[in-house]
Amino acid sequence: MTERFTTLGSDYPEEPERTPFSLLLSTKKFWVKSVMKIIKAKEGEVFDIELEESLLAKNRQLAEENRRVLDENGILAIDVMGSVGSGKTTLISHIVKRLKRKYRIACLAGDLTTTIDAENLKKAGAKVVQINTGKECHLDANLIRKALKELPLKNLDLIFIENVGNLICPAEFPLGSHKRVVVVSFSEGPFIIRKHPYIFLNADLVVINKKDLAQRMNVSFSQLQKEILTLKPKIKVLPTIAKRGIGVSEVIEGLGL
Ligand SMILES: Nc1nc2c(ncn2[C@@H]2O[C@H](COP(=O)(O)OP(=O)(O)OP(=O)(O)O)[C@@H](O)[C@H]2O)c(=O)[nH]1
Ligand SMILES: [Mg+2]
Repeated sequence: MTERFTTLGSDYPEEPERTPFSLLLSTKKFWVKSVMKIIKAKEGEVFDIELEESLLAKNRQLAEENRRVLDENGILAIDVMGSVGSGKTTLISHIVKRLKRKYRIACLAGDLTTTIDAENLKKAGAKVVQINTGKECHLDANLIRKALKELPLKNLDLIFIENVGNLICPAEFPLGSHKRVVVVSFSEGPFIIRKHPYIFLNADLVVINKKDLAQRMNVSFSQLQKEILTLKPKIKVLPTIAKRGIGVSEVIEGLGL
């Protein structure tokens, strides 16, 4: 039987591999920590802006390469971003179960250290590559490039990438996917969109999950939808109860699958 489950970065918590890209990332972390000092020094400030820009530019370049590899192999890739615990894995699992006879599906499961989501996605019927980011709060195009090398690309039609649960960092790091979905949930309260607007700007579809908790949380779908549409008019916003598979067909349709 072929190996269906691979872990990238499984050596964590030991020191992760020091690629030029990860070195750049750790430099970025240094920048974040030392931003107060650098603002005082004009020269350093300019240096930092250049560093940040080159990091994002390198990521964009790798994302374009990933897209080329995906296109060459006729694969559609969907980046599923969203808050911690909003229901990303639950939703992807339901989609995989419904579509696995129509498409050959793989999932890249982004997580800091565990393989919990990867195990669930594998159970749903997808080939899975686990990507452990260690301390990083988002996936990046370099990690996706490495993960794609672990998959039999010629034998796949569809890849779901579950990003690390976070509404801030993933927005800045395109991965080369064709579509980006954001999953938030009613349990996060009424201000979740207003507080985290940027992630919605690059999204193609927004799922508001855990509708079963809407009343208890005193959150209205139409209010959240209105706020998302203000940020990005015409974007599709769909309510789901992923745990029970409710609204999953609409998400599949919304993704054109
Ligand atoms: N009430 C309710 N709970 C849900 C729903 N969908 C998922 N959950 C639960 O929410 C919890 C988190 O779900 P996951 O699918 O693991 O969420 P996630 O976004 O993948 O979480 P991270 O990967 O840790 O960020 C689990 O206990 C799910 O059973 C839903 O529609 N309603
Ligand atoms: Mg998950």
